[in-house]
Amino acid sequence: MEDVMVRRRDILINKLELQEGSCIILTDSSNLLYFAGVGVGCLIIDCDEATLILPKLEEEEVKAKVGSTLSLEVYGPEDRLMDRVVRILSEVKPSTIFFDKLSVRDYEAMGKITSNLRECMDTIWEMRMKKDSYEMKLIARAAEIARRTMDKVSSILEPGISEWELAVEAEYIMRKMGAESVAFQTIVASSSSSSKPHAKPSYRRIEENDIVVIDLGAVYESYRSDMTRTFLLGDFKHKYSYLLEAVHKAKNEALNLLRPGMLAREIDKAARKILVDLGYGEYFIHGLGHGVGLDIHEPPYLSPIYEKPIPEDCVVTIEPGIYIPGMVGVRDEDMYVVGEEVQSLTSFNYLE
Ligand SMILES: [Mn+2]
Repeated sequence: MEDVMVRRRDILINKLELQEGSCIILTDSSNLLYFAGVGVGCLIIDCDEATLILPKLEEEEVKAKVGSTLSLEVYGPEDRLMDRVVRILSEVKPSTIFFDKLSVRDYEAMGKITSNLRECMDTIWEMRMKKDSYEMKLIARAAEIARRTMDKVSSILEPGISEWELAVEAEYIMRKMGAESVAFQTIVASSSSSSKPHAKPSYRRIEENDIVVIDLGAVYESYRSDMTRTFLLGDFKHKYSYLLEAVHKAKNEALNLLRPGMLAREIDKAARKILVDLGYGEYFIHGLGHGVGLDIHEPPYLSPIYEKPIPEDCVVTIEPGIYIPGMVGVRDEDMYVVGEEVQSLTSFNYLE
């Protein structure tokens, strides 16, 4: 595992054409997980070595994980992480500092060391978008937990249970299956709440004739999953099935186009056109999908404003929805590996 991190850091150094006397500093916890193997502290990479600055309280655990490929520099409670980093860099005086994310305060402090401050998230995303086989396994496991949880939750979904209880059950089931946490706050949105894509679960109890949107995801070994199902109960099965059919049609259109090299926005456009043609254009109020990995929403974004093609070996969601304010909403979301073939990680036959 340590070798993987060393290789990733070397690739980043090469891609940025890092010169002797310059450095890269990483502070985002997902970037730290990707390049250091742990999600804490601040990583300083130069041409010769990588040093992780971290609080003393993390030392023992981090040491065991990162081995000997990283130098560690710890600080006690009297210091602050980025103050420490700024002091170290003030001594080294790098000619260029590449960074992922900095607060304005830290950016200004770095600006006193060099005027060559260069944000490098695009380059990092080029790397992080393409998942290796080990990452794929972890994402597939996170997706498997989500898929099996959705299956179990659908079996306890009946009139009388509240949105809150369903969300808590879902989170408990995921944790019991080995999820280290939930990938985001579980969404359970029934009745007219279903028209809000990010509705918070309420104490409302599910009724005999109802609609329930459930959106959940797990974290497994730091990698995330994301899936959504819309359940129609009682008479609503007939009343609103046309909305679900519409999103399924849009989803299939997207799947027909989903492949490496395809412009992400063209896939969004094609799926959106299906919903526009059916008269629901104004009710599809978000992008078609997004990448998933160490972050729950990451590039590539299948949206009208994302200009890049879909890279090979990425993992994306496809999640068309229709949201009619104050009335009803539906969404259907699965995760896909985009390799030579497109493979679903979450599909199961939930309509009996
Ligand atoms: Mn999603």
